[in-house]
Amino acid sequence: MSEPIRYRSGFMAIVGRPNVGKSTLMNNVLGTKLAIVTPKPQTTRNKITGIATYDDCQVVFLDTPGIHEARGSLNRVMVDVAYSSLDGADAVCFMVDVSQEIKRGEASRLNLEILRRVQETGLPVILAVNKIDNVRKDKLLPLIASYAEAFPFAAIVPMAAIHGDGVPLFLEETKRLMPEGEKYYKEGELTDRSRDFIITEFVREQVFLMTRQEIPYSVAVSIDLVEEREANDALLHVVASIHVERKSQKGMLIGKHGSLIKEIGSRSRTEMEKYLKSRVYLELHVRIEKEWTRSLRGMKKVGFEI
Ligand SMILES: Nc1nc2c(ncn2[C@@H]2O[C@H](COP(=O)(O)OP(=O)(O)O)[C@@H](O)[C@H]2O)c(=O)[nH]1
Ligand SMILES: [Mg+2]
Repeated sequence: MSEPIRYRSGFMAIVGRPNVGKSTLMNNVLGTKLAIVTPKPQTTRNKITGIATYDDCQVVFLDTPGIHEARGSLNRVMVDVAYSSLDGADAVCFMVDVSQEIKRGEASRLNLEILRRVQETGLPVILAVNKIDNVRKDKLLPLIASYAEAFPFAAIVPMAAIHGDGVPLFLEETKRLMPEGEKYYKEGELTDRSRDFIITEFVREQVFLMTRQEIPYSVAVSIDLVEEREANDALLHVVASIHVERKSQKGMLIGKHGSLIKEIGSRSRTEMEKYLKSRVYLELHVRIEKEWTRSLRGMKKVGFEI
């Protein structure tokens, strides 16, 4: 008789430079938009768990902020969050954006530094070579060879996470690296982040998409009230605050006759309704919290949860 197949479960941290596609990969694996995605770097500020449960395995993905040369308190905290996700992980996905790397012709210094830190943990590492839809195949192979030489990866998976190309292979390799063990979370659980946290992220996503220059990086969103109201339909009443650092930013965020804030509200409400599968009534307020990104105290004041 053959051995019974034992259940596997574990934590997989996804790390890499900003904007390489970490959140996109996690969302694709989960089949749900859990982590916000924008074309701007440093969209993700917190560690976000995404739980994928299968018949034979449960993988708890940890999406993390991009690792960069951080200036300012908020940025330093974000980089610390990314590295701290390695503690307690069973495996690591190190992601690179192949189009960035090819432009340079070699692995960037920062990527090698990240790899060095990852190597110190002794964990198995999958190299996710993302955005292959942007490059010619003949350019891809030498880059993969140079990475393979630099580090003993458990697997190298070329992918286009945005289209799901390479994602099944990535998942297969990830499952293989998970240790035997029972589920950490009940079937059907998607994240250990609170509903309120996810709601604030959808607002922040629209701020990232609809504003420019320093504004996205000066914004934090917190919840003032979430209340279920049973009228005819189930309706969630949400009141949230968008914190900015300066008065001029408040004006820009509100826009002419309130046009921009209205649009941000309506788009983020649509995302909330998709995620929550419920109707949402959203009220947004813009508040000034002077230079909140510069200190831990400021971050606390705007409800920044690590
Ligand atoms: N062309 C292309 N773009 C991608 C791919 N994956 C992600 N992106 C885009 O890259 C940007 C950053 O993605 P995001 O997931 O937020 O990156 P993160 O900062 O590493 O979490 C977004 O505009 C994504 O749509 C991909 O496979 N191909
Ligand atoms: Mg991200």
